[in-house]
Parts: sequence; C-alpha cells; structure tokens
Amino acid sequence: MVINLRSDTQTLPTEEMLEAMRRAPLGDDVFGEDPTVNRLEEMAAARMGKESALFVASGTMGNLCALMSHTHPGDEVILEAESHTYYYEVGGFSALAGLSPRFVQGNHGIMNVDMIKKVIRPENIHFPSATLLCIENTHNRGGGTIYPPSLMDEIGQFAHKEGWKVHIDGARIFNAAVASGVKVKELVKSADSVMFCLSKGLSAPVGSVLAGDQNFIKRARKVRKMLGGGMRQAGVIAAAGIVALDTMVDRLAEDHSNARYIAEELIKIDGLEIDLNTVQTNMIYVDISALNITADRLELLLKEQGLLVSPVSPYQIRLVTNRHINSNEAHQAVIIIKEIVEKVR
Ligand code: TLP
Repeated sequence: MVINLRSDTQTLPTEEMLEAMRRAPLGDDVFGEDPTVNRLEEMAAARMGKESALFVASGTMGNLCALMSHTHPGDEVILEAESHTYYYEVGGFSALAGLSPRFVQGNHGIMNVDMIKKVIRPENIHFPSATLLCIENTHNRGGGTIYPPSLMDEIGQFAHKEGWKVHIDGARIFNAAVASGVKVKELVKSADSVMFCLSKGLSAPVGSVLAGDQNFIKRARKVRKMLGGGMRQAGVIAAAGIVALDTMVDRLAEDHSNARYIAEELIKIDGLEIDLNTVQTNMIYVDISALNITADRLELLLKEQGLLVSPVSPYQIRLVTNRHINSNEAHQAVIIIKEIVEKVR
C-alpha cells in the first residue's frame, strides 16, 4: 500500500463524480452552451458572493487570467515573496502578463498592511504603476497558513484606497473557510476576484474557477480563449466540480485534523523541526537540516517504504493530507518517518 502525502492535487475523483461526468448534459462552452459548465459557474459565483464566474483548466490558468484581466503590460503587481504565482507558475506573470513584480515579505506567507506599506513607491516617472495586489489564502509555502478574516478586509480596503485591484489566489480557500469557521463569501468579500481549485482537497480530477464582477469575467473569458483555454464540451469535467462543491467541502476538516496529528507526532522525533503554529490546515512543512541527508534523499528513502512526500527546498519536505489518508494511514506515515529518521540520524 502506498501512502501519498505529496499533494492534495493527487486526489482521485469519487464514484459520484465519475457517474456525474458520464451523465452530464454537454454543449460547446466556447459558445456559452454547455449547461453543466454554466451550472458550475453559477454555483461558484454564488458560493464566492460574486456576480459571475469562469471555469478554467487549472489554478495557474485562473491566476493568469485574473492578472491579465486586471492589469496592462508594464504595470506593477504586488505579490508575497513566496507566493505560488511567483514561485510555481513558470513566471507567467512576467512572460505572458508583462507585469513587473514588487515583493512583500509576509510572516509565513501572511502579509499585513504595514508590510505592504513598506514596498509602496510614490508616483515617479521612473517607477511602474502598481495596479494589483495578490493575496494567497491558504498560503502554500507559508505552511497552509490562513489569513484571519478581518485581516483580509483590512488589506482589501487599504489596497482599494491605493487604487489597486485585489486578487485572491484561493486555490485552497475552502480549507481556509473550514479551518476558520467562516463562509468563503466572507473571506473574499473585499477582493475584486478570487480563484479557487476544484482539483485539490475537493478531489475533482481537473479544474478551477475564477470569480469576480461581470465585466471582469467577460474580459477573463476572452483571455482564457487567448491562452487556449476554450474547452468546448467541458461539462464532462465541470460535472465533477459540481459534485466537489456539493459533497467535499465539509470533510476538509478531517484532513486538517490528520495534518495536526502527524505534525504533533513528528515534532517528537529528534532531527525534525516543524513550526506547529503554521500547521493550520492540511499541510506540514518539515525542516530536516539537523539530519545528514537532503530532502531529495529522504524522499527516496521514504518512497522505498511506501510513503510519498514532496521535497520543497534542499532541507525541507512537505506533507499534504487529503481524502485518501485516514487516521490509520496518518499513523502509519508517522511510523515510517520515525524508522527512517532513526536510521539516518
Ligand atoms: N500547487 C501545487 C504545486 O503547484 C506546488 C501543490 O502541490 O501544492 N495556487 C496555489 C496556492 C497552489 O498551491 C497551486 C498548486 C496553484 C495555485 C496552481 O494550481 P494548478 O496546479 O491547478 O495549476
């Protein structure tokens, strides 16, 4: 048996999703005629409390559509220094959106208004004009950390006063909502747009959604087409997304408690460092600097024992709980890690 803690992106569709995919009424979504896509977009817009929504192939595509729809080439985009958009999206913000980045160093990915104020530059002929602020909630490289709802509002209001638009990379916004006991709508109300993924903890095989006001989504729909994301009978995958929204949100709490359990057990092992404060949702970042091996080597040793994890820097691994991991497997994962660490220490 393999225990896969590499990412919640690795989750497989449920039987109910596969059945829904088989039965989904279909049409050409480029013509706006796929009833299943339309239904998912309406559902998603309602959940996000926004006027409109757009089904996209991936989180990366959703973020890029947002960036390109909010800005013009040459503008400055304000990003957290470890944000996914900067770190893992192949530099699309610069290569395709033509944006110049300005970084804010957050606290485990979480920015506040003072931190943002520090990077603001006055209007000057030498500087690009900032037009967009991006917030990642939960913050992946921060450890799956959550923005307190009031902080989201404070930052949103501040950004709007500065004349910037606000986009949320909410790939895991439902994890944030479940962990903080607040409706997603509340978390995103001060943002102009939000992208969330159906294909992570929610277990759909493919797809993300971008939500915002009607004009914004109209522009984003065109950008999506330009990027090759006009997916025709996309209802076949949107159907799984509908089931994901209907059935997979509340159970994220189970992933969070399994992550907490794993983290609390792993910190008891000599040679492993975890900042427990950052274990707020379904991720555990483990620092292995005290061991004599690299994260790549540890990944390999764990794989030989049937445990899959992700190296995320030379001496750091990441574990992500998901619906294929129950409490027994969480326990098993701890035992495997303990045995290997004791061998290499
Ligand atoms: N994250 C993946 C990898 O790309 C690192 C993962 O395994 O965590 N925003 C955030 C915050 C994400 O974590 C991800 C994916 C995305 C956007 C992009 O989503 P996809 O993979 O659908 O393009």
